[in-house]
Amino acid sequence: MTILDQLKDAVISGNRDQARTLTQQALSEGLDAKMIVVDGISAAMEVVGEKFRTNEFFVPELLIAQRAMKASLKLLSGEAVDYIGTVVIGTVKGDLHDIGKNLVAAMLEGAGFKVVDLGVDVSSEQFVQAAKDHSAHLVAMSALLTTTMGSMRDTVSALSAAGLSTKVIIGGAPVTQSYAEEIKADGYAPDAASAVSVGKSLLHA
Ligand code: B1M
Repeated sequence: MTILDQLKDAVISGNRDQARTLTQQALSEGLDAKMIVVDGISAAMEVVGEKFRTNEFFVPELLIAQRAMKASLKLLSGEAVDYIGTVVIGTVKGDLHDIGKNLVAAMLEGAGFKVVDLGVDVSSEQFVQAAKDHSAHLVAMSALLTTTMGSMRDTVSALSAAGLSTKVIIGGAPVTQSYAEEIKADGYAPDAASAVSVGKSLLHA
């Protein structure tokens, strides 16, 4: 079993210490950071996402895998990684729910995106400013309340008014594909794993 296979297994099983040790070992053996992200961490998070989708994993397993992934990514920060794109993510204005948003952010990060996480209660102005500041390819918004979903529409309008062509992906329990179409968001994902595939497809749209 290669070291990246071992790293992949450590992340899937949420073994943070092992993920850290194996990442360190991979770096000292001269493997480049991009290879570690793509063949180790990202490959692991794809499996984790699939297990979550098929109800083999639940939120706790997802969270410990995310924790192991973060420990590994932390060792790689500062290493030269060719990100596949930059995404600005946040939970919309008035909404403080962040568990799902954090999972989406972690999955996107594991898949090789540079993630700029604006946190919760993020206004359209903040999304627009961050999209400009980071030359973002994607703006990703999460909402868990029916009362805050309208803020997604405001942000889509604000991005367009600012002349930005940044693609927008939305999600969260009350959000639907038809709502995404209604507010002219470019993509909708029902869960964190799908957010990665939709996000990747929007990069090439
Ligand atoms: Co609140 N809450 N909550 N809450 N809360 C819900 C959402 C609710 C459905 C509970 C209920 O009434 N049955 C209800 C909303 C009703 C509605 O509007 N439809 C509700 C309410 C009403 C409220 C308050 C108003 C309660 C009050 O104070 N009266 C209040 C609002 C505060 C605010 O935001 N301003 C409130 C507060 C809270 C807590 C702070 C206590 C806590 C949040 C803690 C936190 O996030 N740090 C909380 C929680 C935990 C919940 C429930 C129980 C769980 C949400 C969760 O984390 N699920 C929730 C009821 C429920 O869902 N059973 C509820 C797990 C998470 C992994 O799933 O976030 O859906 P989820 O994310 C999924 C997908 O949706 C998707 O991927 C994720 C993973 O697969 N996804 C995306 C999410 N974002 C995405 C973005 C994407 C793509 C996919 O692209 C960008």
